[in-house]
Amino acid sequence: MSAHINLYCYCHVTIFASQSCSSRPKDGRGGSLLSERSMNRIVLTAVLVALGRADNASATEEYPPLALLSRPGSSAIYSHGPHSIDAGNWTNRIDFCPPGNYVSAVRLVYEPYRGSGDDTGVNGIQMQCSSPEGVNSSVLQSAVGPFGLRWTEWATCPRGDFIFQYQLKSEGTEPGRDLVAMTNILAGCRHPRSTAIGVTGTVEPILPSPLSTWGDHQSLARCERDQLVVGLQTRIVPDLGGGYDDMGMSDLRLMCD
Ligand SMILES: [Ca+2]
Repeated sequence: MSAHINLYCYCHVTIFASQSCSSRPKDGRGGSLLSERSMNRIVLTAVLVALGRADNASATEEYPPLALLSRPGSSAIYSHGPHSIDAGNWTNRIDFCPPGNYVSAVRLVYEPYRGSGDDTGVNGIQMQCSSPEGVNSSVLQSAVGPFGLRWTEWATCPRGDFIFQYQLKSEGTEPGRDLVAMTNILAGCRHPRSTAIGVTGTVEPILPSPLSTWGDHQSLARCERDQLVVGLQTRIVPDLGGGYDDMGMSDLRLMCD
């Protein structure tokens, strides 16, 4: 399995390899001021585009080999789009519900808004497994980013219903912005014995403002008609240290069975 990290350096060393990275503190999320950092980011983005670093194509290629990680009979779904960010490492840890149990609720761990600091937003996710009778069992988590401090409330499907589809919400690599990558998840629930595709409820953890306003919904990913979500795997950007843009959790893959 190949691990991959994109480092978004604020100084020209990434581009020209002729200067040292500054250790000055990172500034806030505002994109209105064309600071030195913003100009550097614009130049870096232009160089990445020129080098053909298409985010979506690269992200797809970075998935670990499923045969080594999946539970027999399960399949993976993922939500990508124009705002997906190819950054961070896919963890080897895929958490699964006990056999016969499915995911019924979701919550996020996040770093509160930093104001003038380097934001990371969402750093991790937990999913609650439940039996078809609605009895809770294990909690799935996979890997979590280093800056998560607070948990949202659980966003829960109607009793006896389970998650079968989701859309990731995330930010793109907008020039001049302090990036946070994944910003939320919008998931759909249905009854396990229903043969209809219709959604019986949606769940979306509630984040405080301004985190709640960041990002855009990516493509809809849905389990096969006879499957529900039973597992998860996260992609995390580790603490990159001073001078780099930290992002917390960057991507999510769900497992269906
Ligand atoms: Ca950031």
